[in-house]
Amino acid sequence: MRIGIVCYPTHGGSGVLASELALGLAERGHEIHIVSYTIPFRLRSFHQNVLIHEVDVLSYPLFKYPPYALSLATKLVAVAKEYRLELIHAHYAVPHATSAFLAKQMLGAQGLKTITTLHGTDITLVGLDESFYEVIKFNIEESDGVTAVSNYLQQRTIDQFAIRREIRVIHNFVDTHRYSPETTSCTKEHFAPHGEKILMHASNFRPLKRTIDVVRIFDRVRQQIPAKLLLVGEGPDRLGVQQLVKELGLSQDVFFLGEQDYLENLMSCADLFVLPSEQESFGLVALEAQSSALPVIGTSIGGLPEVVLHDQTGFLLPVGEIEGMAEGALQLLKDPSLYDSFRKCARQRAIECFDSKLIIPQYEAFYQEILDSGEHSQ
Ligand code: GMT
Repeated sequence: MRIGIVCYPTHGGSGVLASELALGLAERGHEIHIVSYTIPFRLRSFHQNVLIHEVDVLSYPLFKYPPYALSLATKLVAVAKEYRLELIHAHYAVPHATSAFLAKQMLGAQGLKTITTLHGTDITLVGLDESFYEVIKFNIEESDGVTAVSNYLQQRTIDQFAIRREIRVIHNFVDTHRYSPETTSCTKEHFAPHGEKILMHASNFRPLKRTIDVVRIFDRVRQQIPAKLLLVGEGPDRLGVQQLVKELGLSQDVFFLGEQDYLENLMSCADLFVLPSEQESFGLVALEAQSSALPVIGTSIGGLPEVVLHDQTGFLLPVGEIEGMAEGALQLLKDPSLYDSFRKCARQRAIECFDSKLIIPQYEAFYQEILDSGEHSQ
């Protein structure tokens, strides 16, 4: 198939997922065209069957806000014509699904199909904003196919937008060979010279990730056992987190590692992953952690319970229950045999339910279904 994939190029989960999907589909012989405002970080090196098309955005004094959606639609039309694309897969509804819809209309007889994958805040945050509601609803209804990354997000979308058409659930996936406890490129002693336990968190430090809670959980753990914390990522809450680390006297024990392209290397160094988010439609990073055999301490919200099995692969508590999350972490870190069983179960869950080899064919089959169907699937 000749497929256009539209995504954000940044370190967020939707961009990572779209890039990994592109690589997986390319490996399976499909011709993939990535359309984005810059090269997604996972696709910087050359990959057979993956072509990158950067969108040019014109700045002009009249445009207080340059109309990216229009530039993207224009680029999609050009790429679709030149490479005879059969399908555009838009990751994240805003504004990618709108641009894909427009491109399809502009191409008319070429019969281009569009698929939209809903990732999370395009529904749960941006989708709640009145300024976007109608356009997101329209795009969900008018895409030829729609997928959501969890059962939770599927139901939430149906309820919130009164959707009657099918939304197919295709879960996030992970390359369990890359995210594996066998990955040895990280030296544990570098962070924990005296055998301290290593907790890890990775996110874009937005308020909904509750990174302050990560530090408070770590502080409680640290009071009972020697431990270190690895914080990966950048974002608006980072300064506040740094301040709290200082106030709690944890500066020697917390490592701010900034954005990292290859989380798997760091995960193989850690003992536990902490994800106390307020919202998480799936929690790709929790899956990557589990694949690396890290039990997860997180919240029982959104799609996380579809990934993390409470009391088996980690502990999930209500949002803000720092005490309980710290207790869960300590329970695991103090009991080697319990920890070992969670570790095995976490890895097994990633392999059995979310391996890329299981999930990528689901996308492939969905593409084929949409291409074979006449009008969009209702
Ligand atoms: O919705 C977002 O926050 C953006 C998105 C991203 O680009 O990081 O994250 C979402 O998509 C991931 C991949 O499908 C999911 O695993 C994340 O749970 C989801 N984030 C949220 O729902 C907060």
